[in-house]
Amino acid sequence: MRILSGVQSSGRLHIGNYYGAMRQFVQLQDQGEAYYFIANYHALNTVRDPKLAQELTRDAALTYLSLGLDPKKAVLFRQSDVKEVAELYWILGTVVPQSNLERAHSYKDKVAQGISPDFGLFAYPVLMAADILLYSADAVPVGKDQIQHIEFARDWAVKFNTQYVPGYDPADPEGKERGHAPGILKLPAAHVQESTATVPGIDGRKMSKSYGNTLELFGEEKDIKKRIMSIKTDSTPVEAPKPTTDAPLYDLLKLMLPASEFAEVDATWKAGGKGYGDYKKKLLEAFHTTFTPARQRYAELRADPGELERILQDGAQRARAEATRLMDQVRKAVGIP
Ligand code: AQP
Repeated sequence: MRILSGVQSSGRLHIGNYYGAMRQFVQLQDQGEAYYFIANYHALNTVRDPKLAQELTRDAALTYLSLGLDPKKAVLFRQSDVKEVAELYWILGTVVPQSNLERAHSYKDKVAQGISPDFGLFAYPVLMAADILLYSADAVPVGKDQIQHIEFARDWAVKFNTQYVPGYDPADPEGKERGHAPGILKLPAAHVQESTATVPGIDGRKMSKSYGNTLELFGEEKDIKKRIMSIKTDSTPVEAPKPTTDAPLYDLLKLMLPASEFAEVDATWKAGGKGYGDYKKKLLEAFHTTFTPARQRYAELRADPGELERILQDGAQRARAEATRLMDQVRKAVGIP
C-alpha cells in the first residue's frame, strides 16, 4: 500500500495538524510505502514573504522529524522539489469542472472567514489532487476537512482516465476484468481517524493556522500557557456543573488526557466542583507531558541544518523518480512529447 500526505508550511504547525494527520503519518510509516511532503507551493497562498516561506518550510520538515517520522522508512520531501507536480496540476485542471471548485467547503469557509479569494486558493484542490495522483497513492491520511478534496481527486482521476486511456472502464478502475485497461491515474482513498477528525482551536472554530487560534506544537512555552488560559469558556462558577460538553476546552482535554484521567474530568465537569481554570492547568500539563520529548528532538535537529537538507534532498530524489515515471505516461496520453 502506498500512503501519501502533506502539510502546508503556511505557519507553525499545531496540535490540530498533529492529532488530525501527523500522528497517523508516523503510525502508517510502518504499514506501507509512505511519502510525506511539505506543501510549500500551497503555502504561497498565505505566506507572501520569501524568507518566511523558506523558514516555515524548514520548520515543517523539522516538525515531521521531531514527531517521529523516520526518513529511512518514509520519503520526506518538499513539494517544490518535484516540478512535475506543477505540470500535472495544469494538465489535470483541463478536465476539472469549475462547478466542483465552486462548491469546495474549504474554499468557501476560508473566504467566509475573510481570506482573499485568489485563484491559488480557488484552485487549491487541483494542486492537491496532483500531489496525490502524481505518486499513485492508495491511502491519504487527512483530517475531516480534507475528505471532499480526496473525493475530488478520485472524480478527476476517473475523468482523466476515461478521456485518455483506451479501454478504461470507470466501473473497473484497476482494469482487473478482461478487456479493460487500468487507469494511468490511480484512485486514492481518504484515511481519517474519526476520533480526532476535527480538533477545535482556542476560540472553538476549527484549529487553523489562518485563524490564529492554534496551539503550536513547538511554540514558546509562555505563549502556549497564555493561549491555553485564554480558551473560550462561559462564566459558569467554579462549583457549578458545566452547562455543556460542547466546548473546546472539554474536547481538547478529551483529546490529550489519558482515558482514566479524562474520566475524572468528565465526572466533575458534569457534577461540578472544579472551575475552568483547573481544567486549563490540567490541559497545560498534558500538553507538556505529550510534547516535551518531541520538543527536545526539535531543538537537536534544528542545530544541524546540513543534516536536514541532506534528508530533504534524498527524499526529493526518491519522490522525483516516481513522479517522472507517472508523468511520462501522462504526457504520452495527452499528446505532449
Ligand atoms: N483542526 C484540525 N483538526 C484536524 N485535522 C486538522 N488538520 C489541520 N487542521 C486540523 C489536518 O492537518 C493536515 C495538514 O493540514 P494543512 O496544514 O495542510 O492544511 P489545513 O487543513 O488547511 O490546516 P490549517 O492549519 O487550517 O492551515 P491553513 O490555515 O494555512 O489553511 C490535513 O490533513 C488537515 O486535515
